[in-house]
Amino acid sequence: MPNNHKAVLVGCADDTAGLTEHQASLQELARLCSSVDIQASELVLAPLRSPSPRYLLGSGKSEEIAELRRSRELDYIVFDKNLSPSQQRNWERLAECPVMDRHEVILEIFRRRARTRQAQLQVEHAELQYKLPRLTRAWTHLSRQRGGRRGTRGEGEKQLELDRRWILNRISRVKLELARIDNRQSTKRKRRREGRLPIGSIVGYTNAGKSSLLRTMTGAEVLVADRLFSTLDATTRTVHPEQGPRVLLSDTVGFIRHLPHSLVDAFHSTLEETVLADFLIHVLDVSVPEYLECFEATRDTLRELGVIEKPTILVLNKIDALPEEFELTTRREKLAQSHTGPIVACSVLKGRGIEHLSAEIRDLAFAEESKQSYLIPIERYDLVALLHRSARIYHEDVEENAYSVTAGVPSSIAEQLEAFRLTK
Ligand SMILES: Nc1nc2c(ncn2[C@@H]2O[C@H](COP(=O)(O)OP(=O)(O)OP(=O)(O)O)[C@@H](O)[C@H]2O)c(=O)[nH]1
Ligand SMILES: [Mg+2]
Repeated sequence: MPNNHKAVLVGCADDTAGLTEHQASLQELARLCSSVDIQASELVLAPLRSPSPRYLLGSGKSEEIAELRRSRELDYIVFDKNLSPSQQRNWERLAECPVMDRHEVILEIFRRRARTRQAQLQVEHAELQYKLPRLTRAWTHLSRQRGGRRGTRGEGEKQLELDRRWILNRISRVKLELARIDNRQSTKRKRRREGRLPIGSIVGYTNAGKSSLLRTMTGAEVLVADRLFSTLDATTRTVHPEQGPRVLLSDTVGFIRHLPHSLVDAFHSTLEETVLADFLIHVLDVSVPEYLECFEATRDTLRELGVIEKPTILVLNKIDALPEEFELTTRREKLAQSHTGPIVACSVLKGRGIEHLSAEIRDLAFAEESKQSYLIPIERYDLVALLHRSARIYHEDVEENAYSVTAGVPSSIAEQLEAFRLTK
């Protein structure tokens, strides 16, 4: 396990983004590295006009970086762009040290943070997929032992084939166990849907304050920490009555720019909460200069999950940490160009804006509700309970042999109550 190793971090300034964005991404890579005890001793932003298949960068620049690594006696080279397996191999030969990319660092963070069996298996799945085409690397994954492959060429090839088969075998087993867990969870999810409470999924960039929001609104004891990827599983809770309407909110894994596809795939089941949700709450840390990139990176992942069209409330969080108050107006206007739904400015930490958010959640979750009055016989208490669970109660009274209830009823339960409706 690397412990306070040092690295040179390499960003590639191609024309997919502006210079400041590449710099911000490289700074973020430094943060990712520090999460796995790798200190960013040198940051290099290399211009990339025409990618070279051998090293991604041109050979002159590559030599220069390898030399920098040697002269400063650093342990690793870490790329902000993802390297192909052969580029990674070429680099390791050139630089004579382990060479990683953003993908591998993110995988390692996920591996260290995974607590539940499901998260562990999901990460393992993504890791094995990463490893499969990289079996001939001179240095293995961060967390594993180092060392080149020994033996004659013939033996090496045989070993390679065995390793390959072992990995494929392991992938099938992991998939099988994940399917079992997924089965159990979908039963639970189904039961929840039968309760017919609207479900909102909290999504957003990592460290934006998603778990903090779940805590504030539902009292769930979820982990809140100032680091990347604290949350790797999904937690769903009912909103506290004093904090807002009767809806379920779920908090899940955060996103980041260039989130490896294999991780999105592997976390499919955890992200299922988002896919099945009735609406989304997109939490954005609006206090950082790169708020727009974070916003877009989250939208990219939502697009990948096929949920970009869901009704979404955009929460501009951490307004207490904004450099200037007026920045909020500017940033809000910029975001409003891409986000057409409601926007709420909040400081979850200071409890500001939560009431406004509750009102927006109520409007969105019960958008299709209609206000109705019912007279329900005493023996149909189950329907009264259903109203309590799933509707907004405006007024209720117990009469001789019946409950009289006026409530905002979502269309999903209206039919079951139709026979007892008073206002036709
Ligand atoms: N200044 C400020 N900090 C906040 C606010 N809301 C959350 N934070 C802090 O931001 C950090 C991240 O909060 P989390 O709630 O763990 O963020 P998350 O989005 O769940 O992050 P991951 O699970 O790691 O993706 C913590 O240190 C919080 O205390 C806020 O309104 N203002
Ligand atoms: Mg979290």
